[in-house]
Amino acid sequence: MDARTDDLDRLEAEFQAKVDAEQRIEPKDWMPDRYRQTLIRQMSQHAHSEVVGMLPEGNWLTRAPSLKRKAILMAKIQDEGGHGLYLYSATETLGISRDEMFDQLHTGKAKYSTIFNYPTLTWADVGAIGWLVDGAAITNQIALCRCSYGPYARAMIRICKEESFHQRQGYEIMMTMAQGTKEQKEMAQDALNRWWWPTLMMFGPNDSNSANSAQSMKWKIKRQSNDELRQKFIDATVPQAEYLGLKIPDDELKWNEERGAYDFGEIDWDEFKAVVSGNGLCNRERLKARIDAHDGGKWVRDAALAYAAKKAARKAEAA
Ligand code: BYC
Repeated sequence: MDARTDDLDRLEAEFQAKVDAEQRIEPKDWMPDRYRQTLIRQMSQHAHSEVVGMLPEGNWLTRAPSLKRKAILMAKIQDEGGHGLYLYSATETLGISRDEMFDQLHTGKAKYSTIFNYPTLTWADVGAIGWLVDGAAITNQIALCRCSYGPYARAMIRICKEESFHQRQGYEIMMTMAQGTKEQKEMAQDALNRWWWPTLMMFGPNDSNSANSAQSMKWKIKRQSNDELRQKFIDATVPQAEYLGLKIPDDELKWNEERGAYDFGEIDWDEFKAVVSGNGLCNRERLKARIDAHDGGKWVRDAALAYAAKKAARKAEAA
């Protein structure tokens, strides 16, 4: 073994000891390249999910049923955009530029959550997204608040606070509809029927098929596995559906006394794979909307750069 390999082994051992001792890793600390790459992958995908996630709800902004609902929805969507921005900033601390991340999204190299490739057909879908999608996101993100990488963990703390408001506003929409007219209740049930299974897919493949989990758990990027988080979400959400008087679309859903948890049916992993690989109902539409928005914003970026250059030139002249 040469001296360089020895040094690398020592650095990796020190890094792992720090992680094991629950010390946070900060941007300037030494870290294994694979740790950096894993974080860039997960955090940038997370950022993209927040930003693409604005689109399905944005579809209902012009058709919200009242001014109050519209103002609340607008605030929620702006929060999601803000989450994307914190996460892009946090990811930049790992040495990747925002332009590179956008490029990865626009060329299809980087993923974003499968959930945002489903259409929002009725107003009840806005309620279902807040209740289920934000609910699933919080379940996952609470665990990420203890992620070993400091900037990611800190971004998550703030994001979770906002997501918990989002979840409640979604549940309140569902409650209003479930207690409304027969048609409104049917609309709420239909939204639950369509969003339930895709929400469960948000947690990723089963642990036995999760390529990244074991290493991410060892590095304490992930604190709980995909299956553990999915189960946690189901156990918390079933009583919420019962309270609404709605039925979860899973005939195999049943409380298991022995496990102290709900048993549930098999997820359609073929559907998951199709959506991940770009063949969901809205993949093309979502990506096109992001690319168009980026291209459409070019003049703003150019103007900001020209203004900054002019300001710098004036400052240099005055000095
Ligand atoms: N969708 O080895 P695995 C929000 C990929 S937005 C797409 O288990 P990992 C909101 C996975 O990337 C919040 N891809 O991976 C916004 C991997 O592929 P690559 C979104 C998925 O990373 C607006 C492969 O499958 N939350 O709240 O250990 C409005 C194998 O998986 C998915 C986050 O982004 C999926 N569902 O675990 C409303 C959370 N699942 O990258 C709400 C942050 C898996 O190797 N991310 N894949 O090519 C995570 O916690 C983890 O990345 C995951 C996956 C649990 C998702």
